[in-house]
Amino acid sequence: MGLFDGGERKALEQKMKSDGRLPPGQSLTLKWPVLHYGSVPRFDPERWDFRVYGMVETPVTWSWNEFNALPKVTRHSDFHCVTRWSRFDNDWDGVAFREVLRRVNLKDGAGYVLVHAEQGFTANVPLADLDREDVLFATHHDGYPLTADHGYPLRLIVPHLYAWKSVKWVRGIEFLDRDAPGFWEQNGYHMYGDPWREQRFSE
Ligand SMILES: Nc1nc2c(c(=O)[nH]1)N[C@H]1C(S)=C(S)[C@@H](COP(=O)(O)O)O[C@H]1N2
Ligand SMILES: [Mo]
Repeated sequence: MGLFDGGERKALEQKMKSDGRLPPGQSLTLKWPVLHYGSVPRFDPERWDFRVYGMVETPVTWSWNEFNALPKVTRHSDFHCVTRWSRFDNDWDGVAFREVLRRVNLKDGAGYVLVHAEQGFTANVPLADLDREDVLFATHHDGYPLTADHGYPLRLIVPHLYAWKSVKWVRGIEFLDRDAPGFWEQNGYHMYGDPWREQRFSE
């Protein structure tokens, strides 16, 4: 019942499958489940900041107003959770990862990123997987501001990896010279997380 039931859903799922948009072992959902570890943090615009640090020539810290003043883009993408649901055709508005990247000078050897969120949550992503046209720090979904439980005020969106890499309540990015496991990766999830290769858990 509910999430995974109904003729309309089944028909759409079949279409996504034949279009090659449904990764193996996934089901299509028309709803949008909420999934995270811990509690939903409160947003305080006075205290919120966004930090870019690690292997950069000059670390930066932006206030909420400064971050919001960066140019905005809209990106359209699908969303695949490791717990086997996929949500298609999401519109995300926000700041492109490349917009942020353009504003820092990386040190030689910076090839990985540890994404930091509220309450110490982290996720690791290779820089090459963030330095893509479709990766952004999103403030809006389908035209509306993110709700608190979907990551308000800001979340990362990395469409081509499992959604645990799409960090909610993001507060900064740390550039590293090697891959270091984030929160879910330390708890058995795959270091990379490609849904097309079903990289759900590490061996
Ligand atoms: N800060 C934070 N971001 C997180 C998580 C988390 O536990 N904490 N869980 C991830 C997981 S496992 C998924 S599937 C998606 C779910 O996003 P949604 O709740 O908006 O559907 O958020 C990801 N981002
Ligand atoms: Mo997930």
